Amino acid sequence: NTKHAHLTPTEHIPFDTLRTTLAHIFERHGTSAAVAAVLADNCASAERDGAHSHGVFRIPGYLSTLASGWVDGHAIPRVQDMAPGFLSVDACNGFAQPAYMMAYDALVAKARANGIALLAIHNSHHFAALWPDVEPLARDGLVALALVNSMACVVPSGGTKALFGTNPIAFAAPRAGHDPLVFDLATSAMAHGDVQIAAREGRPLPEGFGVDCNGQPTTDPRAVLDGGALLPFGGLHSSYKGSALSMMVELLAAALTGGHFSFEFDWRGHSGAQTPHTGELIIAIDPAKSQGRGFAQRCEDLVRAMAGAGQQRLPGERRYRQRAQSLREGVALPAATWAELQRLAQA
Ligand code: NDP
Ligand code: PYC
Repeated sequence: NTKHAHLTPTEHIPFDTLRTTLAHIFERHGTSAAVAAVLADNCASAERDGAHSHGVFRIPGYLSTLASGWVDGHAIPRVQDMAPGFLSVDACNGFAQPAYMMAYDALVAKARANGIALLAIHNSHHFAALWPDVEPLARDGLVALALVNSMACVVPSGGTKALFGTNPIAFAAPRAGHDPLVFDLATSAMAHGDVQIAAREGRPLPEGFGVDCNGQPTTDPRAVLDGGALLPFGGLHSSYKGSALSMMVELLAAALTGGHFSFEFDWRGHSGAQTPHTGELIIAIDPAKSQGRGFAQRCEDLVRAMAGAGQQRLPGERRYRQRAQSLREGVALPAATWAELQRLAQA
């Protein structure tokens, strides 16, 4: 899979070493130690799992954003208990993940008490993969759904200008005797991070993924990044499906939480800012309230049936495989990238 291939991996870094180095980088470039620990774990985990578009590739974007004053790296989130099944967190212009961590235990307790609970985060910045926000809930026995909106770079179906974000949806469910079943997908034809990587590597995009600044179809990633836009996923004839899901993400991650829509925030006064200032919704469901341990077994039944129907691999399977390899051999990084990370950790 070339999308996830590394450029000449030449160093294998123990996961803990990578995570500690990233924490030093965040702390030295404008976050509290607590925020640094959460972001470093998230970013190192993405790299470990081969989720390269949201691994160490994101470090320059985090640092330029912190330097621009667009995000508060020292924010202390405020958690509010709104109702038996509803928590709200004001991230106070900080990152979404520390806000989530602060409310995680309360979300799990509410889901177990009520059968379902949701966590609405607003005034937050999410610059990462979404699966780390759902996988732990499934490991705690819950079914989880997370949605986050990003920045206006996707044209709604049939439209002419960018309005939606790349707006991922992540889902996780416990499986009997196996790692949770997880998917995490952008509702755009491609994640913006992957467009940036294609541009950096000089690779064209597939047909039907993007338009240029004149709204004309293009396979040039630079044209998409320089005033162009992505299309919702679903291909030429079914992009209305991705568009409807993206619309739902805007409503649930922004309107419901009190966050900005992807088209609403204005970062032009903060040169170097890259993190979307939006919202995130996480829903946790306790399957024990209906099927008890039976749900995880039913999940197994479905997985077996999918394999029987010929599905070659499960979503999340590539990540788990890469995770096991990285934990065995170290996280593969180009030597120059690792040297630069070490330099930033001292800078
Ligand atoms: P992909 O298209 O790479 O993968 C989407 C999902 O499909 C994954 O769960 C993947 O599993 C699974 N999958 C891929 N190929 C197959 C296959 N052949 N058979 C079965 N399952 C498959 O992800 P995207 O490019 O859409 O998104 C990349 C990342 O970007 C995500 O982590 C997303 O959260 C992040 N993102 C973050 C945003 C933000 O605002 N914070 C905005 C947009 C995207 P596997 O992981 O095992 O490959
Ligand atoms: O890859 O589309 C993306 C993205 C947006 C914000 C963070 N990642």
